[in-house]
Amino acid sequence: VLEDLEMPVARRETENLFQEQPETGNQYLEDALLRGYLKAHLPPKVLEEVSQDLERFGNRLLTEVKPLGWECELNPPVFRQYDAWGQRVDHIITCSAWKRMKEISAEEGLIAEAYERKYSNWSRVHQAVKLYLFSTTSGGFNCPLAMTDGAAKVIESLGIPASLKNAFDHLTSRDPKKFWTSGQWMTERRGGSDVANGTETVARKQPDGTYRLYGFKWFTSAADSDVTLTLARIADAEGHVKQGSSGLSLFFLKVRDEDKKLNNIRVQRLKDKLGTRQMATAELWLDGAEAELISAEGRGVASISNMLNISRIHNVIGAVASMRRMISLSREYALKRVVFGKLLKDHPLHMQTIARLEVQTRGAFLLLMEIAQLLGLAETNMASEQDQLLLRLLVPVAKLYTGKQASATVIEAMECFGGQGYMEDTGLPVIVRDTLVLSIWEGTTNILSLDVLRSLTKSQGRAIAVFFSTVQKKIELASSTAKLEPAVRQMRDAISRLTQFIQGAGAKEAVTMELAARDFSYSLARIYAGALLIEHASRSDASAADVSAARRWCNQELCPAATEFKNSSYDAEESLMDSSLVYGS
Ligand code: UCC
Ligand code: FAD
Repeated sequence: VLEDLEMPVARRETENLFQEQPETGNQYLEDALLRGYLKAHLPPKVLEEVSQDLERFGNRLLTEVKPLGWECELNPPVFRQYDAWGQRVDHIITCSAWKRMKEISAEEGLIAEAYERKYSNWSRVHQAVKLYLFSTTSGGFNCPLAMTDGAAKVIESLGIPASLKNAFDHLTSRDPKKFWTSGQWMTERRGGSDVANGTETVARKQPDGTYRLYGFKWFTSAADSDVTLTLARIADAEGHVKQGSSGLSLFFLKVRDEDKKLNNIRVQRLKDKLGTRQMATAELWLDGAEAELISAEGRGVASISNMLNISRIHNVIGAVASMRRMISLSREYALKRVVFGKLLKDHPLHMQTIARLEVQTRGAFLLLMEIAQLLGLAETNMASEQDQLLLRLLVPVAKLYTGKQASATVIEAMECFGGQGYMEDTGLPVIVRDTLVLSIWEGTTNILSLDVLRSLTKSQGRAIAVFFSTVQKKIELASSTAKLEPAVRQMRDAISRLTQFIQGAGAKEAVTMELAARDFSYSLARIYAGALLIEHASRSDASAADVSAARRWCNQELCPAATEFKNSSYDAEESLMDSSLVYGS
């Protein structure tokens, strides 16, 4: 104090201007919703072991992984096309922290956990939670993990053929020296959404039964991966290929040989991206890459959809993790930052702002856990047909909804830090940039909305029936809880409006479900998340915050499709007006 008084006034004032950095602790221990969820759902023995593992992992993230993640951000991959002597080498050089992330991923069993199934159907929940905790400190390594999980899933769903056994063992290994990651090369210049018409890569059969691939892959993330799955059109004896979806087959290939030499692949360049800069996304020429056909001919899209559905779940994990991280930091900051004479936490309007983000994040988190639970059931032969239909429907619903939610949430949360939020070296803009991609890759919002329709059409109405019956069941349990009564009423109202919409959309000629797809999918997401929040809040040990989150969600979120439908927004005339609005009269 004495020293302070002796300091010159100007210097004292300058020092007072320093802002305290928000510090968060063990992410597992600090996440009340996560812990409440696990306590409510996991069998006691599993809960005990899983909690211990998560607490330990939470400490490891804080002390070891977080600094590595920041190193990955500061040392993005570098592309070296030629060596000093003019030889073409196409080296993608990654930093040591990135390599360490790969080892840690193996040590922690971030993929292995899901395939060993130590906790039977609960293993997927355990894995999802570990990935959720890992995500924002992983320095972008969550991306290759998503694709690796997807590749392992495809191989497992093929019955682990003998030719792929070795690859499967590597992809699901806990041994850092053995662990492989996979890429997912679907996008070509003519189309990332319309893969069926956009794929130009040709596969030529070799006398030994393998294939050689020729083509150009326009986006290949984590191009340092060991193996990849990709699509190509098999050429017949005359060199002709079949166009469209039924001309596409799925291939497995090793990206490099044992000497690290590329498999007849040339790297054109690394993409210059807004975010995910820690990770190498390359443009690749396949110039006779040796590959193995792993689907039936012409069943490429259906086969790779096993990968898509898994990597889309990882996308949901990434979305929820980004939201949670930004909120954790915002609430910490609000405990330290003084404005207008009091801490930010004592400004009700600021608290309202973060509380709204918290409600969003809770809905998204419960949606993620529901999907992980259903996936776990499906993979241990414990899922009913209804569970499987629900899983198929909820994956695109959750991917499209949380991708958008996360973008809005992290931008709002960035503002919670004022100008500091915009400063690069706080690390906050990294989270924002890396979140913005979540609604683009793995299928854009519109494409996922159309996938929602695809899943409904394919099930011939059964999936939507399961959706409604599951939601009803969840809210019925809560109807006797007085505090949840308004939320349950709002849910019933939303369900009835959505039912009317579905009936009306079928009857009204000018209405196309395609135009309604996005709003409809949002309605499904909001209603389902509302039901999950209500279910969570109706537990006997639910907190006041659980109840409040359910009530607020139902107040704010339910059923945009019905409103738009009532306002004739999907009529042909209105649809024409869309183009006029976009292009002017
Ligand atoms: O973007 C990428 C990022 C890599 C980085 C990873 C990060 C992950 C997160 C990290 C954590 C933060 S990789 C590229 C992603 N690309 C896409 O997502 C493609 C988007 N486009 C689509 O999804 C389209 O809807 C297509 C390509 C699937 C449309 O193809 P088609 O051939 O025109 O569609 P069809 O004819 O309707 O479907 C062909 C078959 C059908 O089965 P059958 O023939 O039995 O009736 C469909 O039911 O495929 C089936 N199918 C599916 N089945 C299509 N989609 C699915 C699905 N999702 N699930 C099950
Ligand atoms: P387009 O398909 O041209 O879409 C343009 C717009 O049109 C979008 O808004 C879309 O929603 C809309 N649209 C398209 N079709 C319809 C429709 N039928 N109805 C209504 N709207 C429609 N791909 C890989 O295969 N592997 C990777 O590793 C990979 N990594 C990536 C990494 C990053 C950082 C990014 C940004 C992309 C990556 N991608 C990867 C590519 C990504 O999957 C595609 O960019 C994405 O699927 C969209 O495809 P597109 O770019 O061709 O856009």
